[in-house]
Amino acid sequence: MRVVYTAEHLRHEPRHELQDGEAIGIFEVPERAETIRRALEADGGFTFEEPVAHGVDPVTAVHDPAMLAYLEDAWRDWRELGETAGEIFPDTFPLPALREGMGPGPEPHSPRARVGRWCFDTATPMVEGTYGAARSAVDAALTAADQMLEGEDAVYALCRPPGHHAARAMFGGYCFFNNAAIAAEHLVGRTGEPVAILDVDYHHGNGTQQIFYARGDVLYVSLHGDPDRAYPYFSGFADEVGAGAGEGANVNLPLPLGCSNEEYLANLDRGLEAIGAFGGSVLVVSLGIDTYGRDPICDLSLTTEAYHEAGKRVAALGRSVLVLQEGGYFVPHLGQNVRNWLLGLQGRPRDLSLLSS
Ligand code: Q9C
Ligand code: ZN
Repeated sequence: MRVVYTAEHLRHEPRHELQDGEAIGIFEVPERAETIRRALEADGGFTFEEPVAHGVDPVTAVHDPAMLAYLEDAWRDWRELGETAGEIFPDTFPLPALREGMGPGPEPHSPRARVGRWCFDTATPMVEGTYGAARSAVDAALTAADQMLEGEDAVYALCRPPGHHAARAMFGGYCFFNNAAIAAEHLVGRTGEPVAILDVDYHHGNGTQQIFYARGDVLYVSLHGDPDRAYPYFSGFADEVGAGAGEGANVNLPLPLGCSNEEYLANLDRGLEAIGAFGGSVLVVSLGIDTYGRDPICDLSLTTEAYHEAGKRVAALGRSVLVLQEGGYFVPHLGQNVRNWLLGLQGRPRDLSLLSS
């Protein structure tokens, strides 16, 4: 199986996220992608290729060009503040209620105002190498999509930073550009067919849902912790079914606290049924492994067996599958969990032997 990877992600190395008023070590660390790379390299059944640069057009096909421009300039802007802090964080957010009844204000000028304008949370700091890393994650997704169009049954892009929380005109949740949405839009354009997205990250992919909410040609199916208790809190409810031409093309399957392998796989089957009933020959998978029982920021009870079985059930759809990395924060088992998901997808036996305690 072909894997698209670049070491460019190492330059996105923020140190902190803010939680309950405190700076804590960020969970979305470079070692995540490195441990996945090593697990796939050691397997021997994966070949690695660098992403091919695709330029900005596929990015602005999905995102507000002004957001792209902001991200490109953010680090330089922040430096001009004379800040000594090594990471860009927002502290003030323009909620609609701030200017309620006043009409829109001017485009913000201050770097602190600008970051609050585009970033929706306090978990998504930027550093000098963030923009380049985020663009290279997009290129990895697009390169893998092209390989699939050239005839591969299944390709994996080791995207970092992840993407599914980034909406058309907003970023956050460790995500900057929506790798899966950009790849899906590219695939719609190249194939002229509808495209389905299956998002199995623990967190609802609010960005992907938002981007395609009114579209009937892209199906979004997501399994995630119920937003009644889980980030991103404001989207991911079962009654969000799409709007206008997209009505019926959005399927949310919120999962209960402590969800077991069996309950998870039953929900996966419901999602796969919706995908099977939808047209098209390609599937994009937003592969988050933060559903794992030992994940530090999530509350389901999945074990590695579930990932192998999930990959197997996805393969049974008979579609070409583009797999993109999203979350997953229990680093000691992350590589083997991703590997086992991909082994299942390829019809190869599972291997639980390398899961150290
Ligand atoms: N205490 C992805 O998995 N913080 N993003 C949640 C929980 C942000 C997750 C706070 C989590 C973002 C791609
Ligand atoms: Zn997640």
